Amino acid sequence: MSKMSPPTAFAAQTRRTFLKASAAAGALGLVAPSLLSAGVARAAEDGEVLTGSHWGAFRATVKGGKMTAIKPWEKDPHPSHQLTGVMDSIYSPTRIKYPMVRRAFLEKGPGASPETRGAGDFVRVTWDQALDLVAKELTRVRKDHGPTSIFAGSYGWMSPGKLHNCRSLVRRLLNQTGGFVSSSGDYSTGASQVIMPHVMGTLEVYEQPTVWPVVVEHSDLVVFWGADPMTTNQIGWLIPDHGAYVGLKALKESGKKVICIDPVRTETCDYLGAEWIAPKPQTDMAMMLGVAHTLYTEKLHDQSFLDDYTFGFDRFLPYLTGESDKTPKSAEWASAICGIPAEVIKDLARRIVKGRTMLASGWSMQRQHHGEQIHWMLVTLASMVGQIGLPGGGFGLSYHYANGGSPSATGPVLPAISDGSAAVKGAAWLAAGGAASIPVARVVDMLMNPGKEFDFNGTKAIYPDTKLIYWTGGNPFAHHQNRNRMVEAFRKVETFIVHDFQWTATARHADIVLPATTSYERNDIEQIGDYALSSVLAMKKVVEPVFEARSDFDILAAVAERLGTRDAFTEGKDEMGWIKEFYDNALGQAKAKGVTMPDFETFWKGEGVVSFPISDEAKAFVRYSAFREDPLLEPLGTPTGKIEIYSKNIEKMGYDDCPAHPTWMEPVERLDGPGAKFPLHITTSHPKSRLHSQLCGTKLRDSYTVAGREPCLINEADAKARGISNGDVVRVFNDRGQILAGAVVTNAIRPGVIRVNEGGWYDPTEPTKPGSLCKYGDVNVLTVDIGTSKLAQGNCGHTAIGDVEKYAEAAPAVTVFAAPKNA
Ligand SMILES: Nc1nc2c(c(=O)[nH]1)N[C@H]1C(S)=C(S)[C@@H](COP(=O)(O)OP(=O)(O)OC[C@H]3O[C@@H](n4cnc5c(=O)[nH]c(N)nc54)[C@H](O)[C@@H]3O)O[C@H]1N2
Ligand SMILES: Nc1nc2c(c(=O)[nH]1)N[C@H]1C(S)=C(S)[C@@H](COP(=O)(O)OP(=O)(O)OC[C@H]3O[C@@H](n4cnc5c(=O)[nH]c(N)nc54)[C@H](O)[C@@H]3O)O[C@H]1N2
Ligand SMILES: [Mo]
Repeated sequence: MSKMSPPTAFAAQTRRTFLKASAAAGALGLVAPSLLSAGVARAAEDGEVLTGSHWGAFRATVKGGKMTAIKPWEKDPHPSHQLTGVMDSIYSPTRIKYPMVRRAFLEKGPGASPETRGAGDFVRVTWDQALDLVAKELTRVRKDHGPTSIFAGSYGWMSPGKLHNCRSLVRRLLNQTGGFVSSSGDYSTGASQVIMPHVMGTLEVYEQPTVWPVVVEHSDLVVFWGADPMTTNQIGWLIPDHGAYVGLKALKESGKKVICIDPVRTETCDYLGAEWIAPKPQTDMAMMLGVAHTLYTEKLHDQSFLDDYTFGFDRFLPYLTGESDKTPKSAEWASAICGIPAEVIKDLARRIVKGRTMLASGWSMQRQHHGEQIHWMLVTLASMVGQIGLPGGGFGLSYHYANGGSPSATGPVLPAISDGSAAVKGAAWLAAGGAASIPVARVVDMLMNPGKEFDFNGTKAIYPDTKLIYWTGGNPFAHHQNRNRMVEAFRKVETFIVHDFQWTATARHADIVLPATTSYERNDIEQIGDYALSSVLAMKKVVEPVFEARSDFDILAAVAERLGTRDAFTEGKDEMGWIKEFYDNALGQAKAKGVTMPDFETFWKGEGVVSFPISDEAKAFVRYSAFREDPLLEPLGTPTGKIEIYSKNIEKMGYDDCPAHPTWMEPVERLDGPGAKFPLHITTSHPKSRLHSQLCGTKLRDSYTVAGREPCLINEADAKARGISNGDVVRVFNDRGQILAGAVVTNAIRPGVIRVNEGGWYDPTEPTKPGSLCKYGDVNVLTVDIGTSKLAQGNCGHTAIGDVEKYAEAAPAVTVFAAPKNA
């Protein structure tokens, strides 16, 4: 159930469930001749096509070769309103039309005038020129500087589809031609996915939690701790089934008690009529300790569960009681940090042990400095409550993501094109080059500090010296922190190649920009439901590629051709050949499982969807029930086989910023923290009407922008103190940078906290000058670019403080939603 590949270079711990899930995707069938006629693979004539996206399956209406309307698939129980932006993403003015090369690069060569990166001075070239240039640069840089000088972690959300997975494809090309430096982990759960294997023996964050029907039936209380499932379940890494909304609706109708612990009164909180507790951001660790302390001192904890199923509570206890550091982690102590009255914290402790309680957490809290601690502490709390493995009890880390908790169907798992990594196993450069892979969010650190040693999860490695970056299907100039530092870092590389279909800030900062197709301009195949895996869907091409766009597969195959590896890259198959092969593999699995699937031709020529049954057993799934029933026969994958509240492995690493049991440590900066230089916390949640930066370039933007800019939620009191009214253009700033935004004055956010969602397009007033004002509102101009700790080195996108003022001058026009001139 992994969203993204697990850490590769740094051998991870036991990952039982992960291995189980991916085993099915192993062996591929034999190479099949492409059986479909070209006619079938062409885009639809006038009519309707069923296809899929990160926002759901939908029917597109085609007239005169253009998509003219979009409507959700009838079987989607809760379609996302974002679908309306999907059509526009094909035709928006931000579309990249032609291959383009930065003028200075083209005229003066690699690395020339790096300060003009991002300034928009591009020259149109032909496809042949562009592809020759890419092949030439890969060859040159490998020859002169070796394979570790090429970085192609290429992190990002791209589009669903088992073939046109552009990240796998670029890695495939580079693996087959001599290697490169990759990245491991992701921005979503960077901290949790590294610590959870130490604590629970699995990645945990991408695993199926106790399913919604069980929660609705058995939980007496559901606590959403830093989670907004109504907002974030809209999307899926695959094609979302939206089964979580069925669960959320049933939960609402059940009238059960729900508490949302969040600095913002979220859509989930409003929808469920939940109680709202709003701690200061980045202080939940202290609040959880206060709850745990209350449980312990009031003897409300389940000692027998701790004895039978956990390791190391006795070593954590002196810290909790203050015996070891003279600071009892009492509710009063916690209250002074998190800003929630001690009585509320104590009351919360008493309420969570009163009946069956599900502690459901999102991921924002681990996208903060020392983010490793938070889910470790949540697990510790759940262990003290003693309901892990019982129906409706325990904890869940994916109720908010890709419809976790939607019961899993009995069906096949589609294989996908491989990144070719098997081809380089044991390659000499892996040893010679030092770092074969960096923790994903350390990319700017890597560029700034070639040759520097860094820590990661018990290992040490050296940052390589990067000369060339290849990025397909991600928007690092949206997703990475501290934009101004990043702009400077990217000036150090000689060559930056990007494929995208829209003029993101990343594309604008590239040297060679290649126009990719959207998934609606090519054929693919994908599953519906990341956790449910309820259907296989043909992602049929809806329209022919616009302008000169080509699929990443075709682009990279053409580069491979120039490097002499085309056959290895394509394995002699075209688009439909690959799709059929994936389908046939699934068909074989289905047979073994006793479920029916039509043959490929029937599938593709018909509606292009086949759904699988969901068993009663799947609807009754309780996470960790087997472990609870028999911890000896069903041990966890940790060294002790138990839940590790104390980790000897982490103890051995000896990190000052990640001790061996859950610990409150001051983050580098926080609201009202020691020496805080600014009065407001900036929270950077995921947007309701975008997928990160995707769809920001579409008409959907008109539905949420304020004064044409990214909204900034601000509490009434904070606004009043600054003379800010609803709709004003404001400047949000700190020592790292400054952005404009549009004020939304509200009482749905805790005083002292503002919110600007991640993913707003970076639009610097003076692109050649780092530090210049971002006109639209890219919040990552303001966030810190440090690792969560030496353990996980995750990103800290939710760590930032700053201030806001009314923007007194005439606000400059937003320009990022038009293509660069000549483009
Ligand atoms: N401050 C802060 N920062 C954050 C976060 C936060 O909470 N706070 N969240 C983080 C998280 S969890 C994540 S996952 C990241 C997300 O960061 P990204 O995944 O980089 O964000 P997206 O906007 O989804 O970027 C995907 C890009 O791929 C392009 N694309 C789509 N399909 C294709 C294709 O077929 N081919 C090619 N070549 N390109 C394609 C899209 O046009 C888009 O530009 O952001 C992280 N950044
Ligand atoms: N609509 C939409 N859905 C998405 C995405 C998207 O871009 N758009 N992105 C997808 C991806 S890639 C991911 S990784 C997931 C991300 O899922 P999450 O990481 O869970 O999402 P966030 O929006 O960052 O945060 C969830 C909630 O945490 C709250 N929060 C922030 N800081 C704190 C804190 O310090 N303490 C507490 N208690 N709460 C806090 C926020 O106010 C927000 O309501 O979402 C996925 N779903
Ligand atoms: Mo994410």
